[in-house]
Amino acid sequence: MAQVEERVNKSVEERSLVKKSQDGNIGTITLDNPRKHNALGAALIGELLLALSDLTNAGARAIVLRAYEGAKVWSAGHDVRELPTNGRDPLTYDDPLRRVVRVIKESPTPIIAMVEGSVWGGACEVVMSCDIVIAAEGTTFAITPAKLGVPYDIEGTLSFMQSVSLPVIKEMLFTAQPMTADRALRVGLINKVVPHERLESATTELAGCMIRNSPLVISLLKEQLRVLGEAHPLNPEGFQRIQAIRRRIYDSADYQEGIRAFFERRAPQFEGR
Ligand code: YXS
Repeated sequence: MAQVEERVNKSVEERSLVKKSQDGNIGTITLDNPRKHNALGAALIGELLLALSDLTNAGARAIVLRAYEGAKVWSAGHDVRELPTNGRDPLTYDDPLRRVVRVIKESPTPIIAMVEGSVWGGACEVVMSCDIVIAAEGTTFAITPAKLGVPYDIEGTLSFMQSVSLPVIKEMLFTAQPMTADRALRVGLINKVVPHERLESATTELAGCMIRNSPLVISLLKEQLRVLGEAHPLNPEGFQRIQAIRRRIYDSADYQEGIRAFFERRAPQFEGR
């Protein structure tokens, strides 16, 4: 059945930032905002959440999350323009990035991240919260809180912890340097690396293997793995201490400097205050 790409709930004159389609039991969601490199702003995430809900309700047994064909940047991460600079916590429970990661993890449908180009910051967490990651050769992943001076939140840090070993995630977080797809495969961050021309077919093949199996059992296994993976004892004092450290950062001159440097297209000069 031909895939019919639909605008996600947008009137004709407004351009959709996300497209969705369904071919049998496989749904596809395409991030489609080239002008801003698919930056994860509230508007794009709102459409992404709608597409996820629509495809899950339509009975899709696998969902592919991808960027538009040939994207050099899969997603530039959190929309830096939406990072508050007025003393508000930039990453709290209800923020769009937090909401979409939670919905992906809690979705009963397996979600495959089909990745090409470069992936930045919070978009790495979105990719890593998907169930399976297939990347084209040449793809890179850079986790950037330390580069921008952003006090990432504890829920997001747990997402990273669940994806690779501690030494590897510390290297990615502390250096903020892009990791190649080949290295990401070796360290277990992603499932497969394929030639770019095979990316779509390899993703469809994998989705095809899943949709033949019991959707009830797959959704149970996914939920079991989520619940068990998130079972971490954390005492209230420890949580409060983390939040106090985070507040000192988003109230700091370094946080302002990181965002200012981004817009001034220069390297930030962090002074540790
Ligand atoms: O100047 P105009 O208006 O044309 O806009 C430019 C960029 O400002 C914009 N843009 C973004 N806007 C908001 N948030 C972003 N994350 C973002 N990234 C890019 O898109 C227009 C074209 O960008 P430009 O000229 O830089 O394109 P390019 O091809 O030269 O370079 C592409 C990138 C992706 C290498 C470059 O745009 C870049 O380095 N972007 C930022 C990647 C990044 O550090 N993302 C992390 C965002 S913060 C986040 O995710 C978390 C909060 S955290 O940091 O904690 O992980």
